Amino acid sequence: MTATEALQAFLPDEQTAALVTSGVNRRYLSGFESSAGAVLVTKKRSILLLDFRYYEAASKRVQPPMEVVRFTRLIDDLNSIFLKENIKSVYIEDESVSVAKLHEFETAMIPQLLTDGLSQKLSEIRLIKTPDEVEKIITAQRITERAYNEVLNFLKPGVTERKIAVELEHLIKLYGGERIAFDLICITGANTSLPHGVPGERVVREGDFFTFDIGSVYEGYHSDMTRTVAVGSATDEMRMIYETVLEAHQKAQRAIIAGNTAADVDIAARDHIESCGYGEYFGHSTGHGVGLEIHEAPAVYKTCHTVLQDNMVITDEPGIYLPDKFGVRIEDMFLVRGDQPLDLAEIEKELVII
Ligand SMILES: [Mn+2]
Repeated sequence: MTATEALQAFLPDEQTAALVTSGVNRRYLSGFESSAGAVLVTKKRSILLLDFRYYEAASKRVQPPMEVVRFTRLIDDLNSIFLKENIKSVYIEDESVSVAKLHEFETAMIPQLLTDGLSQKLSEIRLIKTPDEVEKIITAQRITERAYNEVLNFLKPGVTERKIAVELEHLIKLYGGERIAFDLICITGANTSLPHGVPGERVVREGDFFTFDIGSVYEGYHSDMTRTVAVGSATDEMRMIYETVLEAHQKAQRAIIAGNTAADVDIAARDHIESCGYGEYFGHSTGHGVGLEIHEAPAVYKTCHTVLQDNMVITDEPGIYLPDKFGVRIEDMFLVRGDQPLDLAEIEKELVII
C-alpha cells in the first residue's frame, strides 16, 4: 500500500478529505519538494496543488495517480474541488497548522474542519520505511562516514571544536550531502558532558574525549550517528564509562526486535546504566525514529508503547554525562528486521584512541 492509499484508508467516507499542508508531509506524499502548496486526498483522488513557480517541474516529476493542479488562490481552488467532489468535512494537520491559518481556514473553507487525528495518522504511516527510503538514509549515513573518517586526520591537540565542525560540514557537502542533518555537535574535554553542546573555541587537549554527533541529508532523508573518541590517551575512569555506555548501547540493540515496544529498547539501555550506578547521568531518551525529519516517531523512551515493526528506522544512543568532567554517547541507526536489526553504520564502536 502506498502512503496515499494508507491515508485514503483512514478517511471514513467519500465526503471526507485530508488536507496536507506541512512541507515534510507534502513531500512525503508527492515526492516533490516546494516551499508552498498542499496535497488534498479524497477516497478516490490525490491532488498536489502548487503555484506557478513549481507547476511545470511538478507536472513532469510527480507520478500518477497523483494529479498536479496549479492554483492561483489556494483556498478558492480548494473550495472548487470540495464542491465538485461533494466534500463535507476535511482533516487538517492539527500539529502543524498555525492558529492564524486555522482562523483563515475556518472563515473561508466550505467543509467542516476536523482538527484531530491527521498529524498522528501521517506520523504512523511514516514509521514504516520503503526500501527506497531506507536506501536514502543509508546513503546519507555513508556520506557522513566518509567525512568522519577524513576529519579524524584533523583531530589532534591544539585544534578547536569549531575547526572540526566546519571541516565536517564542508566534507559532508563535498561528498554529496544536500546539507547537514542538524547543527553538528563536535565537542571536547569537559564540554562532552553537555549532551547538546555547541562547538566553539575550545581547544582539543591530550587525554580529552571528543564527541561527534553528526548527520547528513540525502534526497530529504537524514542520518544520525554519535561517536566519542579519546585523543592521545584515556584514563581508567574514561574507559570504564565508555564500556558502560557501549554495553547499554548493545543491550538496547538486542531489544530492537519486531514485536517489542520502543519502551523495551529504552529500558534495556536504562536498566544497564542504572545498575552500574549512573542512572542520574543519563537524562535523555535512548533514541528516536529517523527519516524525512531527524527526529520523528517513535520516541525510544520508556513511556512510548509503539510496537516495533519491520522497516522502521530508530536510533540507539545512550550516554553518561558527568558534569564538569566528561561525557560519552554512542549512537547508531538501526533498521528493524525481525529479531536481528541491521546496524546502518559501518564505523567501529570500540573505544578509539586517536
Ligand atoms: Mn540522534
